[in-house]
Amino acid sequence: MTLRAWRGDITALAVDAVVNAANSSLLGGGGVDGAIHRAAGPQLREYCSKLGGCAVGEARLSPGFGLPARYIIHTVGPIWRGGAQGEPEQLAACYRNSLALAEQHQLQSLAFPAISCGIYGYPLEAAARIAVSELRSGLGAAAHVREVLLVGFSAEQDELYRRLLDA
Ligand code: AR6
Repeated sequence: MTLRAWRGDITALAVDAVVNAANSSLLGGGGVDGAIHRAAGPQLREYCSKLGGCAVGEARLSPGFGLPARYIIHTVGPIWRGGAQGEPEQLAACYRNSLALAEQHQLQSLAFPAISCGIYGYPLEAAARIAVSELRSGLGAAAHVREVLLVGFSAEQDELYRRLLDA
């Protein structure tokens, strides 16, 4: 099992599943969600409209449609409200439930964006620490998932992941 940092556009990755930082409607939005919907094409919105939404911390699977990735795991991160409103637990649940869904579908490779770290305002380092610790503990018990990429879109995000993964 490997957990590593990768810098770039998540929509370019030919992994089994890319994770989308969605909103609870699952109908698309800005940021990485917008990029994934644009690259996957209109069939994605059509498919997601039948999923009935997704609560914060939960995860749903769709095909990748026009993406090089076979599947998309949509998860909904918490909106940062200062950190005392359950945000760390909700963010940890996003990573845990996305990994569990990948395991259920016997997927081997995944890529995660920095869930909640854009429009939802979660502080980068606190979020990255949660991502690394949840994935490290989850991957120890995973039977199928072999490789997980933590995708940094900015140099700052990428360097942060590399530092935490080296520690
Ligand atoms: N590839 C990889 N990472 C990206 C990409 C990309 N193409 N584009 C942005 N990022 P955000 P959130 C990074 O705002 O904070 C949407 O409207 C970005 O730099 O996409 O969870 C949804 O519909 C940041 O580090 O997601 C929700 O309403 C990270 O992805 C809301 O935004 C997440 O930023 C979710 O907000």
